[in-house]
Amino acid sequence: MQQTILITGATAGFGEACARSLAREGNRLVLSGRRIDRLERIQAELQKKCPVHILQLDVRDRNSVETKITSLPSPFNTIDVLINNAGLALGLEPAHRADLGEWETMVDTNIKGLMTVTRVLLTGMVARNRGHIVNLGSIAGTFPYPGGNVYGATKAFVEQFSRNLRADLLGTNVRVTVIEPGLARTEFSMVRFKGDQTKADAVYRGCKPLVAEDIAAIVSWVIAVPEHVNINVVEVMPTCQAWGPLAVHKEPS
Ligand code: NDP
Ligand code: 8X3
Repeated sequence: MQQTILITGATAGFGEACARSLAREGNRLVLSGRRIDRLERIQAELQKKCPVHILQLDVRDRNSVETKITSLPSPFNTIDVLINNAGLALGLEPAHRADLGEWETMVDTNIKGLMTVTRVLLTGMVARNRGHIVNLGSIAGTFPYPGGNVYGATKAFVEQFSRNLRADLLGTNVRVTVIEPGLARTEFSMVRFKGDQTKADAVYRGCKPLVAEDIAAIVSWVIAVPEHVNINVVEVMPTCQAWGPLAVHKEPS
């Protein structure tokens, strides 16, 4: 069945891979992100397969999100599925050396941006008694790691917000899913390390991380299950990743 699907952060990584797979499946797409050149390139490619509307959008700009999403042209204005994917990590410094501005950017994007897009689209979904919100959390929201400080905390928000949405939406047919990937090779580390290719490459060296297409396949699956089935949480890691022991600091004897 053709659905109208809005993806935030469709210009790279998971969002772009979702756009490609959902286009192959014959849906109608609204692709958003800040980089208009990339949106235009992806639209030119994918509109051979399905209808594609592009929306230059910074999810941190509440007014712009409200205005642009509520004035989408027909038939792109009835969103069945929202993929809340736009997000980023900045830096890997310990909290006492981290940049406060970078913390704010992560909160504004990963928490407030996701919250705004969700709120704007929820009204219509509930009125139609139909819809699905798919949020991109992270294993960083569950498992702490050094330097994960605010990034991990924003993803903990995404998980609990997703669960609380389910509680509020009980009695409607609006579904909510949070997908929590581990190590995945996208532009994520290039963004985290501000374009330092050497540092970004080191994150993935010697192992086989997830790729964006792995996450896109999971997104397609959670959307495709019958409407009476709600996948609440999907936690997924590459096989090469698992938990380590708790750390114990010991003074030299
Ligand atoms: P990428 O950096 O490859 O893609 C991030 C996307 O988010 C881009 O399309 C970017 O578009 C968009 N974006 C960033 N900031 C904004 C903004 N202010 N407004 C609108 N769009 C924005 O990263 P991933 O694909 O890896 O990440 C996607 C999501 O998955 C994120 O939420 C991330 O936290 C999460 N995640 C990633 C993991 C990984 O290891 N890769 C693991 C677990 C979760 P543009 O710059 O054009 O605006
Ligand atoms: C991205 C996964 O472990 O790099 O959310 O934080 S991790």
